[in-house]
Amino acid sequence: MSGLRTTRIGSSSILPTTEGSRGLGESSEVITQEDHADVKEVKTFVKGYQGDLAIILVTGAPGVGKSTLCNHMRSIMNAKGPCDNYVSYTRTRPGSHSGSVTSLFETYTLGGNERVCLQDGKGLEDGDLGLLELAITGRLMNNFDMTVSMDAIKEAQAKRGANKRLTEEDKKILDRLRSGNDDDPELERFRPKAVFVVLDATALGDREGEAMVRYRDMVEKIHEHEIKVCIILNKCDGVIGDLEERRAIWNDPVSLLDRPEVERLIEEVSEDLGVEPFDVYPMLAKPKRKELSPAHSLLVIRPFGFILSELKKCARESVHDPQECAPVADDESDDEDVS
Ligand SMILES: Nc1nc2c(ncn2[C@@H]2O[C@H](COP(=O)(O)OP(=O)(O)OP(=O)(O)O)[C@@H](O)[C@H]2O)c(=O)[nH]1
Ligand SMILES: [Mg+2]
Repeated sequence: MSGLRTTRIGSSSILPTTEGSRGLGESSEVITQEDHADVKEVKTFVKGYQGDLAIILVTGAPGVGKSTLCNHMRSIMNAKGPCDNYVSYTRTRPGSHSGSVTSLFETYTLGGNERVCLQDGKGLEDGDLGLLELAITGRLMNNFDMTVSMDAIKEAQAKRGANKRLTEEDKKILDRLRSGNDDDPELERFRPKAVFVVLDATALGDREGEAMVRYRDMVEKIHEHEIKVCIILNKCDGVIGDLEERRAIWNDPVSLLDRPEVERLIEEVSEDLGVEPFDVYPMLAKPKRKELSPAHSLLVIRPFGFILSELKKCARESVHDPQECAPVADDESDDEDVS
């Protein structure tokens, strides 16, 4: 693909991806130090952010790696301690998942800052656009059971609207759903600032096939609500056929950005889904080792480039209007230390 694809995070620009160079120096030691500094800069910004509540929703089909990505992002943002062990990856969060399949809607704060949250949920299947709509309109509360059918949700909402008697099941559903009109400012506060739509690069199928059509519908729905979309092209290791070359990717995950097969996929996906190529982020969400390298961390938090510049704008605006920036209520989010 053509053009400079550079992610800006904080005041420095990271990961220039043209001509096979990351622009971070020659020796791996220099790269590591610069990567440390870049990751730290993002973390410091997220920790100190004082603007409006900033929610990032992670969504996509089942099994594409949403929870893996969320866990990895949280590990990076939440880890404490000396630089050398700042990231230790935890695969799943106990109690939230049955096996690895996510069924509950979960909100996690990042960097211990209640104003910056990541949301993970059930993989969206055919007919789940209604669930996506509930999430992007800020109606889903933490621990909402996303396996409940849309029919059951609508029925419970209709009963409440008509003041009819609610069953225990209805009450359980409504208890985890925010009510109010779409333009209610209290509800609007919980609308995601951006949606990370995750795709499995090894399972895109036919460009006109079912999977891509479903993704196009998801993206259209998010655009309808004027919310920023970032496409995360996950499992890119799987598109590298040669084992030796795949190993090289594992050793230097950022080099994914220079692979011609990945660039080709970016072009296709951006065309098929109607998003700009620079909003498509190749990803390797699953770490090879428990201790993560700063370079891999940098690849994982790369989609935050856009978000952070938006957050900076929000933070600047809220200086003029401090009323607008109350943090998320305590029971809305899970927080945990990952060290
Ligand atoms: N090869 C490879 N596997 C990955 C990557 N990311 C995730 N996986 C694997 O993909 C499988 C599904 O990952 P999850 O994170 O549970 O996927 P999910 O989208 O949360 O799944 P649901 O909650 O069921 O929708 C797991 O076995 C992960 O280890 C990646 O970048 N590369
Ligand atoms: Mg999951």
